[in-house]
Amino acid sequence: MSEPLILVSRQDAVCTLTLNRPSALNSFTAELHRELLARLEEAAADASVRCVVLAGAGRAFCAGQDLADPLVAPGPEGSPPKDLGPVIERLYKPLVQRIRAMPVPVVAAVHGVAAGAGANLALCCDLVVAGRSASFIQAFAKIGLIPDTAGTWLLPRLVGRARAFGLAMLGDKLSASDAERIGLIWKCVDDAALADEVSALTQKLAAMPTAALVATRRALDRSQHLTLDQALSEEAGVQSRLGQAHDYLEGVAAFSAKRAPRFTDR
Ligand code: T3D
Repeated sequence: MSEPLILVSRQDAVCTLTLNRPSALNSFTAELHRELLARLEEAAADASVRCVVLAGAGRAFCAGQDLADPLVAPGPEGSPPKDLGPVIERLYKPLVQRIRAMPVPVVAAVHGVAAGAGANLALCCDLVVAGRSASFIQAFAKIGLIPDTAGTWLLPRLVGRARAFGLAMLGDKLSASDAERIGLIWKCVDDAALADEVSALTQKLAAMPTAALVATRRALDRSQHLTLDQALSEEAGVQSRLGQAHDYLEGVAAFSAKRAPRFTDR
């Protein structure tokens, strides 16, 4: 039997999904898309999961679209060009939407290269932790495309217009330490420390008030389109909801009693 394209592992409430096409640097085929989406759906539906990690098997995180996949690869000379639009609509868009709508925090654990859609898959996650030898490449321009998988939306928000243009137009390799320095990712750690760092971070996230973390993601994303007054009103609305939920009552009770809180909302 062939190896699954997504390896699923659990450590307490943390579910790790590992892209598993190492011979092609975990690049995306339609089948890999389908499997990843299915495993994300399962994790979202499982109330015992309180944090999801995305990782890659082998020496890379993900090299983006598999350029040899007949879905996108140009056919023999004279054959009509492939239309990539439906591939983006049908595969990449739902993947990004699924990640951004996960009911739990999502962490990317990046080792090796993250290129093209692979880089932006990582950047879609709430927190990105990378090993020092990892790198991020907006490879799209090199093959005549624009950053997809939310790259056009994420890059200027993460690093500002000037750096977004530099990364997207040049397509150069950015080291993990430079990615951390310019605010593209949360943290760069020594390669040998990556697994422990991700484990500690995700165990911590899993013990935190999940519903509030997810509401934080939504509020930060939404605030980009809002005026200050609108953002203040949004904050009031969300606090109104969260302030009546179990986790807030538990958080305050635990603080008063000087004990560890037990958060359960999702
Ligand atoms: O097309 C659409 O549907 C639109 C959607 C686009 C989304 C995108 O992601 S577009 C961008 C696609 N990705 C790329 O352009 C990156 C291509 N890969 C590279 O530039 C390099 O492979 C890397 C910088 C990622 C890594 O370089 P290196 O030197 O460490 O490894 P390598 O030797 O180039 O690759 C190792 C193997 O993986 C090699 O196969 P082989 O020769 O050992 O049989 C290589 O062909 C394969 N590989 C790497 N990336 C891809 C790939 N095979 C298919 N598709 C890939 N993207």
